[in-house]
Amino acid sequence: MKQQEFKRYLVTSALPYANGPIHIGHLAGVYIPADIYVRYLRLAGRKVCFVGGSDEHGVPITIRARQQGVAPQDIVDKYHFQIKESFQRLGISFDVYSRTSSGIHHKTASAFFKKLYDSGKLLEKETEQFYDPQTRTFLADRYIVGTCPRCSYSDAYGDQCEKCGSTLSPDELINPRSSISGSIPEKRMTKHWYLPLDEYESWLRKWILEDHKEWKPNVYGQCKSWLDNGLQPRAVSRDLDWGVPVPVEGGQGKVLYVWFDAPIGYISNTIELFPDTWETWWKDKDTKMVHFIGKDNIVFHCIVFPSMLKAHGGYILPENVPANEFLNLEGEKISTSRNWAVWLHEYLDELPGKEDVLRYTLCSTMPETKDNDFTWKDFQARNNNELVAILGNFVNRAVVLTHKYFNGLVPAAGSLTDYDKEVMRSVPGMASALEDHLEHYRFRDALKEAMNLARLGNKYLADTEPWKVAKTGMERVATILNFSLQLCARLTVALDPFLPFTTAKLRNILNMSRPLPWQDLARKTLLPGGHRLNEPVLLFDKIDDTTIETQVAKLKKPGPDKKDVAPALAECSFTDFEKMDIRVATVLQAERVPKTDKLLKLTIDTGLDQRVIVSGIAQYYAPEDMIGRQICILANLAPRTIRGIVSQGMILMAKEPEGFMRVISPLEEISNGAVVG
Ligand code: B3M
Ligand code: ZN
Repeated sequence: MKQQEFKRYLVTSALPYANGPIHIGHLAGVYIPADIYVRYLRLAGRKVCFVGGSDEHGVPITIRARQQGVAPQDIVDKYHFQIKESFQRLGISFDVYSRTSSGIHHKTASAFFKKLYDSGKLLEKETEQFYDPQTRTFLADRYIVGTCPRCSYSDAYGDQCEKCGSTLSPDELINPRSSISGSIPEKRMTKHWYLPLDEYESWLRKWILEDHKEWKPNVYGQCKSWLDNGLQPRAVSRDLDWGVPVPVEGGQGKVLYVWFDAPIGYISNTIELFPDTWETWWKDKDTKMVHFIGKDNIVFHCIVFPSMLKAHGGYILPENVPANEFLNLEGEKISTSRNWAVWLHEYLDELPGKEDVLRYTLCSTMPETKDNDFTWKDFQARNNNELVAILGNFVNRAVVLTHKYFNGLVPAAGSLTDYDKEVMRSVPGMASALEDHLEHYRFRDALKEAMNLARLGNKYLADTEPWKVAKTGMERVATILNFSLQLCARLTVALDPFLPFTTAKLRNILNMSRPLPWQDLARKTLLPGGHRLNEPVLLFDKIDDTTIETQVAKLKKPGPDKKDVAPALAECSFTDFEKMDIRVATVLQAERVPKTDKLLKLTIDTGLDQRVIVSGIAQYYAPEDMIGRQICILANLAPRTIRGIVSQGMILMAKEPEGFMRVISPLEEISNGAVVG
């Protein structure tokens, strides 16, 4: 369908995992292109719903929670709000930004699953999975660690080796162990539900390979190779206790697979925004749906989610999925664990007022067809050589000269020279090229075209030299400045999707009470003669080397969530150490101490005896998490009475820099009473 035939535009952007901050890779890959597109659509008068939100389920979040000794909800609460705020501060203009731990989402995802289940669209299969006998839980692949069969790295995950990058399965690991309890996992049967993707293969081949040849080559190509390799049934449930519970018989202790529930988040977030009219957006064929994602999400948005929608019935499908490639940083892959990233919230705090410099740089280097690289030097160059020297310079000269020669009033144009006419004739073509790039998700080319209007203005002023002509007559100067100011007003439209903070400033300088519609790009006169301008203000400042050097130096420091490690203590003698009787013990019973939320009363077997220890770990561990667990204790610590309970000894804990406490457990079964030394 041609663009103008759609009544409304439903634009979604990938739901970021709420287990860490947003970085520039997310922005360049997904959120800036999506925001440019929706801002353009709105300016062009189209009806738009821009849906975002946090993806709060999945194993990475439960792992992060365990690492920090908190509940998964604590993790997602922290990052959901930080992500939402940082998007808002960068001008990512969501109509709704919600979250998949919301009640509406649980209800929507659960009902979606139930509909597929009840209509017989899911397969049910018993398969063997790894099970942790100590925690009595099934283990997701990421929870199993062992030696990599390829490179012998001893802490490879069950699904991937972080050292050599190999994709693994838990069966390939040498000496697999549970990363939760350290125990050796067993194989147990467990039931799960599967989406039979193979049954949708021929339909997908037609829908994608025949009906959507216009999709970007990187997207079309990846879909084709998935289809050519043949599709298999895909599990849509997991043995986890964090997520949307499986709402059918046999679903106890199981949740929807995160990649099943997350895309349904687009629907639940729309329901949250439009409780009464959401179905028009999701079920009416006159809605154009576009998913903005990174290339690692293509299969989920082009194959899995459309098959889910098809299986459910009644939903529209995406018209396009313009996935971007990846952005690297200073020549290296962005890595959150190594803190090799530019974090959005830190950028906004440390470079206030430079939101559009980041938007401009990331759009200019957007990895639309291949991976690309962000460098702080390039960031500085684009600011100084393009935003300051071209856009800022042109606007400032046009406005300053109007104040100088015409008291800040837009002068009426006089007769036009051939050169004037030639320059003016080039504008409509630039405007339609800009529009075509935006309609087809070519945002780098679009920005370049928009900036060409400023280049045109700069050159026009340099060629016509009004400051010289002023000596011989003001009529010519009036014509030159009138045209230049019309161009400045055009720039408030052409640049608005890309640089919303700058166009707001420019509208203020030009004393324009509201944004002009996209159609005004083609109009000749946007500022009538006699219109009063406000005082000139510089749109951009130069960025100096020190600012850049500071940012580059930061890249080598611990991450935003890694506080400083506790300082080393003074040296101690071996004699001092020999006084401590540290033993392995096992927790037999555990209960909360009444009237406190910090203390657990543990009954333990020390190999020497059974005794009680009171420990301040109730915020980090539930009693049931401790029963059966092996721990290390300082057995000869003088007894103390705590809340009326005699505590004999102390559990050895590790205190994270963030302050979370973690129990230290032996990796394998050790007899109680074994001396640690
Ligand atoms: N949470 C983000 C990622 O894979 C993933 C996207 C979900 S969109 C429904 O980085
Ligand atoms: Zn390896």
